[in-house]
Amino acid sequence: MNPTTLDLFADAEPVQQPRREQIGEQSYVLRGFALPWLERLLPALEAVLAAAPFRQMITPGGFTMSVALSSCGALGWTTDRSGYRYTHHDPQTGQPWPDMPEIFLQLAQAAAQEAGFSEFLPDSCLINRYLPGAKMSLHQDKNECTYAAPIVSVSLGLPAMFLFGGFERGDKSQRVPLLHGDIVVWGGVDRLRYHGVLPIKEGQHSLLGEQRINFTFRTAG
Ligand SMILES: O=C(O)CCC(=O)C(=O)O
Repeated sequence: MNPTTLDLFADAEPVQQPRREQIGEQSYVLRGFALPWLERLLPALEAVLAAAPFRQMITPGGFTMSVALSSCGALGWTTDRSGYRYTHHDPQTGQPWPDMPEIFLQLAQAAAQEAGFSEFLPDSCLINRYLPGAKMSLHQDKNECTYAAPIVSVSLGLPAMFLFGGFERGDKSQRVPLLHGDIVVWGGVDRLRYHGVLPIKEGQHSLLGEQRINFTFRTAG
């Protein structure tokens, strides 16, 4: 072994190459993809949440969601007794949803590109906060006006077990463990796959504490 090479790299940080795992014909997990963006992502997230704080919404069936939500972008996702829909205004503040921060858009586009979807132009980012015990039941994302664009889903904080199913609710789901910084992208022939999240386990994340934050980028309008 060449001693000069050893000296040169002795103090270097180990470089972790993001890994791309295929979970469907047009679906990928991009391991650690968001990590290099966090320094710019988290302050932008804080600013969005100051304008549109997390809140627990009611489903049309009258249940309170265990996950707390917020949104940014031209359209935000809402649910209440009258149904699921996208709105231009935050029903809690009466104000337009906060603009989508440029850094959010750049990350979403870079991840979509990495998964084979160029020219992704999301107009909505739904932000989910899971405390331990919170979960998301199997569902399809189908309130969007077009299914031509993919869904880009960023995981931060506590780990989660993501369920990635088929096209019927009863189809068998894959269990995909997601860690801080991972991004899942699904689109094309996989766009309407059922997906969900098992209850989050108790834990402490060094940066985000006792919670998991997820962003999903969509082209809704
Ligand atoms: O939290 C996740 O990983 C998935 C979120 C999700 O399915 C959704 O927002 O529709």
